[in-house]
Amino acid sequence: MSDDTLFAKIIRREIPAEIVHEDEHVLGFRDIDPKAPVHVLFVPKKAVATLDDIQPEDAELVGRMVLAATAYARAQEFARDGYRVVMNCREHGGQSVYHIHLHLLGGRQMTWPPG
Ligand code: IU
Repeated sequence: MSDDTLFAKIIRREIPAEIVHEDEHVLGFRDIDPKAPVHVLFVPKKAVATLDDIQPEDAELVGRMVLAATAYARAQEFARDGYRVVMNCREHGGQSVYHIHLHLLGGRQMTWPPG
């Protein structure tokens, strides 16, 4: 599958990003328009457009995204009192980049319900 999303270009280093995590399967980089003092996006290197496109064989990959985010958070002071992870799905979910990503938000009190 060809993947010309912004995040694919970041993964291929075609456009710059402030990368905070990289392993064989997952890249983590700072959101360009942060919604909290800490806002990092964790994306699979494999192109998967939306949560609805995740297949059973992607289960380990999705787990790796969560583990990358939580390991990053636990290592940092900002997450001492907690943090939030969010994945948006398609139009009503507020998804704007069609390459799945997990938002890690922290450094302030979050509110509920989200907008
Ligand atoms: P969403 O869940 O698809 O709405 O999240 C996409 C995120 O990608 C959003 O928080 C944007 O601020 C972020 N982003 C980015 O980090 N760099 C960019 O060049 C663009 C969007 I365009």
